[in-house]
Amino acid sequence: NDAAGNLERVVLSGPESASVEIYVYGATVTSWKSASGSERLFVSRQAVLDGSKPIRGGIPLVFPQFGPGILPQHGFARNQRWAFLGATEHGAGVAATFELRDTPETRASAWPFRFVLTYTVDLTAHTLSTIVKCENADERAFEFTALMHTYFGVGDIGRVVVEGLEGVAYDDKVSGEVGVREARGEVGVAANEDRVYRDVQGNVVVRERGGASVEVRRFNFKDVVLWNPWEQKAREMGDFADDEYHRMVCVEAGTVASSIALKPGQTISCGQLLTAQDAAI
Ligand code: TA6
Repeated sequence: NDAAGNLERVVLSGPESASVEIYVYGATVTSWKSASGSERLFVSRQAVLDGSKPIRGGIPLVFPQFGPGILPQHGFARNQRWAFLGATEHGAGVAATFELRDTPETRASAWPFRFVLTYTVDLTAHTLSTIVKCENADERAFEFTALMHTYFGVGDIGRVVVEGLEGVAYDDKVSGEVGVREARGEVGVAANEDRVYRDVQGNVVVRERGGASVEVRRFNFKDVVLWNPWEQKAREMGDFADDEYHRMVCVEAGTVASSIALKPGQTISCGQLLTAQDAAI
């Protein structure tokens, strides 16, 4: 709980040394340790955790808008307090559920629709799944884009490759090129990268040579965003230390290059299953 006695975060302990921590603010996962006890996610040491701005790290939930647009950048789900509905144990692990509904502010925004988001974070010994169910609770149809803005922690970005993107077309937000065909089976990061890989068919793996790897499996999310701010943008972010770009990479599951449309009463569940391998390569 925070100083005012409000629930601030939920910590779940799973099998072996697995654990997950979720802030009620933004329903933001801020820590995921797999069975070996090693931390898989990155949160900036300058992240703001008091609810005054989105948390810089972990898994911010982007809804109903990815990127800039009619709403503030990345929409409002990541900067609202969600309701914690409870935690349950199941055979292989534990799960926590959070809920966000429209508020007077969101109903007054440029995206005024009634909605219910139900977010389930499920932990087992070697996996973490984050699935959000969106229900159109309005009389009008609506569209949205959504994404899990996952910050993976790495020892050194110079040893990291992202596998599974070969042959996929991407839009490059840095160069402005669109529809570039990825030629590499292993995509490394050695500069500011901000790419939307569209309609990715297989799973992707974030692999660190000589270290751990994490597989990202998507459900009802078509696209994968690859982002690292690198040196200049790292310096420009107040909630990100200058040297931290060496220790993180964002590989983000979402539907952002097209929108998801729901008719009144319709629901859709979207998300990701992260599987950690501890084995060194
Ligand atoms: O992850 C892709 C991206 O859209 C980048 O363009 C960059 O803006 C990043 O998200 C972080 O956005 P934020 O609003 O959290 O600073």
